[in-house]
Amino acid sequence: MNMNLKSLVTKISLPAMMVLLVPSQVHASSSVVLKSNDFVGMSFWLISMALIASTAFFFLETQRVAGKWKTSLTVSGLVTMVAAVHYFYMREVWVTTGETPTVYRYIDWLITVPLLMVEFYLILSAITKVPAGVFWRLIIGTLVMLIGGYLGEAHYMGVMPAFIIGMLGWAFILFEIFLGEASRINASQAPPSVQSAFKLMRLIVTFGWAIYPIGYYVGYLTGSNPEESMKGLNIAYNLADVLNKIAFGVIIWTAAVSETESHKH
Ligand SMILES: *C/C=C(C)/C=C/C=C(C)/C=C/C1=C(C)CCCC1(C)C
Repeated sequence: MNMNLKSLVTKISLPAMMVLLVPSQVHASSSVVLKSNDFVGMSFWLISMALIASTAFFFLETQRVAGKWKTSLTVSGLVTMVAAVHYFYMREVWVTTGETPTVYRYIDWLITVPLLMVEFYLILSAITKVPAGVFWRLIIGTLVMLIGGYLGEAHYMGVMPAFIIGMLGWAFILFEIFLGEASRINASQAPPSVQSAFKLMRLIVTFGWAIYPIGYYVGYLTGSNPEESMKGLNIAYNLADVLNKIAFGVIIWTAAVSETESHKH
């Protein structure tokens, strides 16, 4: 493999890991501890660790796959790295105040969801030329979805109209990847391994992502006990992140490895 890239990856991964570990150290030394019945706090903790491990994995595996796949794997690592840092802060907010960390959650999503959308564009770009319109439509759908959700959760507008705006943004993304240009490019030009990765990623965006609006709906719109519904909301968002950030990256890694191997022989 390209020596420059290899040494660059090696140089970057270690400092990146250190940066990730700093907030964990700071928080570990604060006086607040995780209580043995705080299952939401535990889920924040577990997922932070899973995100760090995934980040190391995705970055290191860039050394194993063919050149055109390295960017996709790097982006997967960036998604889990950005999320890991946010999880440290979110856990802190939850454990110390018992409040839902809405601001950190949405800043995390604002960075990581567009990066996940970029992945669709990248895996198709690894095999063919893809018009920029595909990329912009995915980004616009993402912004409408997240801004809608934030306006509702931060109480800048009614939770129901905000929910509807968010759902429209998500519907726009689903349209692009199931019926729009992205899906046509995939069906007509991608090799089998990319097609199957694309289809799996699409299912994740449908069913994995559905957990978030369900969590929102149950948390804000069913009128149940506020304390219990905020626990449910955070657990739903946390579990959804495992699927949509880590499993999503693993699917891309699988396609990258099998494509790389198939060109070796
Ligand atoms: C890594 C984080 C991810 C993949 C977050 C995804 C978030 C969503 C799919 C949120 C969707 C929402 C709606 C579809 C309706 C309005 C409320 C939201 C923002 C929770």
